[in-house]
Amino acid sequence: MTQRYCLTCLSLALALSCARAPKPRAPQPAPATSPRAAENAPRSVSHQPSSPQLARLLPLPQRVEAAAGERFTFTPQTTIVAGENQPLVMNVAAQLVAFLRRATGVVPPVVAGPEPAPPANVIALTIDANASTSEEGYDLTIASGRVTVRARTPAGLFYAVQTIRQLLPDSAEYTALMFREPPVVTLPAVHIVDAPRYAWRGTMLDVARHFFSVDEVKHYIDLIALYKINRLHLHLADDQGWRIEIKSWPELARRGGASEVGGGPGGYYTQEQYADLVQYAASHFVTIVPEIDMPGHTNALLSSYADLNCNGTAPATYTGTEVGFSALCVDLDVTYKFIDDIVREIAALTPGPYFHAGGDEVKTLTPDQYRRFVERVQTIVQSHGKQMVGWDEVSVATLLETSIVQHWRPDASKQLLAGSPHLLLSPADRAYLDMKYDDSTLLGLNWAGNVSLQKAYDWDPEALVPGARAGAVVGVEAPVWSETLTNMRDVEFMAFPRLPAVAEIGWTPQAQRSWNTFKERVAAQAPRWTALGINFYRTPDIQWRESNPQ
Ligand code: NGO
Repeated sequence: MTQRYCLTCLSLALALSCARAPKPRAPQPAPATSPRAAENAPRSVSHQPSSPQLARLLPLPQRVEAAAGERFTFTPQTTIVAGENQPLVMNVAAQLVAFLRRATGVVPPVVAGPEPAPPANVIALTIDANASTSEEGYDLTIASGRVTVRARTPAGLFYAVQTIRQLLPDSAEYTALMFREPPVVTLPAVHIVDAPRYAWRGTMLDVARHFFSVDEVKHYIDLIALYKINRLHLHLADDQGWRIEIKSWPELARRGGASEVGGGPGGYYTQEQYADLVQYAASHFVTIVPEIDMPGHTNALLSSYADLNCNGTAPATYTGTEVGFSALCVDLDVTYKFIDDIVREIAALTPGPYFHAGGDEVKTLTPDQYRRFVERVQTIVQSHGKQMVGWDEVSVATLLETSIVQHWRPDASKQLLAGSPHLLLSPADRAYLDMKYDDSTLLGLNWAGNVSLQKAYDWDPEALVPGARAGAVVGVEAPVWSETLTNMRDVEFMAFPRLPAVAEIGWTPQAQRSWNTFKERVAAQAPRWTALGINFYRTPDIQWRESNPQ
């Protein structure tokens, strides 16, 4: 049953107003362009959208054509029509219902089947195997009485829904406001054709240095999905803690999980909890990439099992922040039995195609020992049906064509990187979200320098590794290391606004991105972040908006 709630407008800190349907705008004449300018113009994107709603889309879609017709107005009769009754599509429809309910006070019904003819007021979500959009792309048309989304995959529909979400009032993000006077909510007439630049648009959460609970990780997934991020790399083991239950080596979680930086209690995910996280991520079209860092960064596991140590003695647990002192005993057979067991158990719980084996900052092995170790681990990972991802040190080894090198050290050899089969880009001086914004930032580190919002935004992944193989760059990832971050408020502070900057690098074609338009669009996110309760950093270089015109 649909219900409407009627209360007077509250004057809230969010500076919300009782929105009324704005008068339709007169169509804007197209600016005159010379044939030469048109030739050089990036693929027809409207940088001056005629509606303020369109001016806040982030990441910027590939093509936005504001249309002259009437806006779409939500009514109590608005119905969501899903072309197919398949679970992934219904899941996308259900998420759209949740946003619309908060935006309009009405719960639109979802029906499966063909699109009803006008004048029915409909939002149609259609999977079309022949759609001209790419795998994760979508085609969204908003017109009077009808919103049509076409995509080849449910992921494409999901990204279109995130775009629609960004066009809805910011207040729709704040659950309690659903009981205000029902506003008239409208969407601008527009045609958007969109697709991501890269397949990998990621972020990493270090749950090893400080543990983050299942609910905290789910909260992070909620936030990243809004910006069309599709990979969450979980750094599950480091010197200070082991964070996932392994049935064949139970002390890993029991002992290795009971510590963290600063001496706190730590924690770990049971296999059921991890599987639940994987499932939650999947419902937001996010693939979990599990990382067990090795052969270095292994004190937590070495302290759990004496047999894994070259001298047969387990070291004490470690709660400091030094790096580079620990290493697996690469000449012991049991080391490879151990690796095989953990990769097998984690791979079985992880439907995504990746297993991240770390490989960074090993200071106690010879170059030859290190190379042989990486090559052997790569084979184990492959034997369990996964592609290996490794930090950029692994580029000294002979890598399989499927392996992915994650570039992080600003001074890593560009020549070695250029030979990598696949490159995932997380240069620390641009994409590390644990770096301080500026000298006043209390949280974070600064070994790679301060990373201002502009620094995080203003770079081209294709220019980073000269001579890289064509198509080698799979995408970008923004890691959040947690030596100094103890809770989600800290993570939010470091990730917002820089994570949306990296999200746009991963999504929007280079020629269409510019710091100046990003500045405007990121400023317009502030009211939404306030409604969501995100503890974001109001970087002084942005004129943050307190409210957005609807
Ligand atoms: C480095 C190091 C991590 C630190 C991080 C802090 C990599 C790949 N290894 O990045 O252990 O936590 O810097 O910024």
